[in-house]
Amino acid sequence: MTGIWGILNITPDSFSDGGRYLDLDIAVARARTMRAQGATMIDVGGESTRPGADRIGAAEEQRRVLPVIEALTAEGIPTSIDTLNADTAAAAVRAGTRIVNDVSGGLADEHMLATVADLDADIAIGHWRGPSADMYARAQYTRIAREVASELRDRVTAAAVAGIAPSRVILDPGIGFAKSGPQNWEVLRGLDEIVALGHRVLIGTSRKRFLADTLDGDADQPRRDLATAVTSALSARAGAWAVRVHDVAATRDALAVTTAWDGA
Ligand code: PMM
Repeated sequence: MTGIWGILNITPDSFSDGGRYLDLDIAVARARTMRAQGATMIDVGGESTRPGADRIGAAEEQRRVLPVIEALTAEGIPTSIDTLNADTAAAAVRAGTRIVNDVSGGLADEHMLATVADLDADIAIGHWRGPSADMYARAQYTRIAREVASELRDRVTAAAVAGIAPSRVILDPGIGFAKSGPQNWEVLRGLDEIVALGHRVLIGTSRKRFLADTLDGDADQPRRDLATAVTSALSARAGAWAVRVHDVAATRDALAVTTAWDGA
């Protein structure tokens, strides 16, 4: 059964900017809800990777995520850390996180791969061609699914050279990262190229712009969540090991339907 990673973004625009403990309580409650809805992992992030987003410092990032990870670990709720920073990855693993989710696949921080190699953690390697501020300028491909697979294979090699066992690597084609709307669909359509690399595959389409563009330009959140459930179910059928979503319940139901279909 395909796993569901529930997204927990601890960023000022996602939570109340009241007191720190209020933020912590809200974040932990949100994680508990997603866990009860069927999330197999809570993906905790303290820095937005949205196009054009400003980078924050590692200290501020850790101030946001570490208390949440500690609280969830104490409750036995498994977490991953969505970060580009090696220091944050190491601190999160020390606080109990099991998987480092680096959308840059170790390219944003030259210390990331060596740091993860020294930790008891898996790593999700995303396909990435550069910082979000100018990533669309890098969206030049001829056969995109094949090129994404080949660039991911290079990152697996870099991870192995750094000392990370291949069995520890999860691959993510990085939907929306240096890819236009039509290119995202091509990657999803060609997912078998990435599944064929033999690693666990993670897919994150949740609420991304290409879904809204496919609907009618500015579909609201419920419509994006429905579209996400569909792309997540189709990703599961194409061999995804897990999907990363905001609306866990909708995707859980969509996965249950495809499982019933396939099991009939
Ligand atoms: N997308 C975002 C953030 N983190 N991690 C993985 N592994 N895959 C993704 O596609 C991904 C990610 C950006 O989305 P958000 O701003 O909604 O978190």
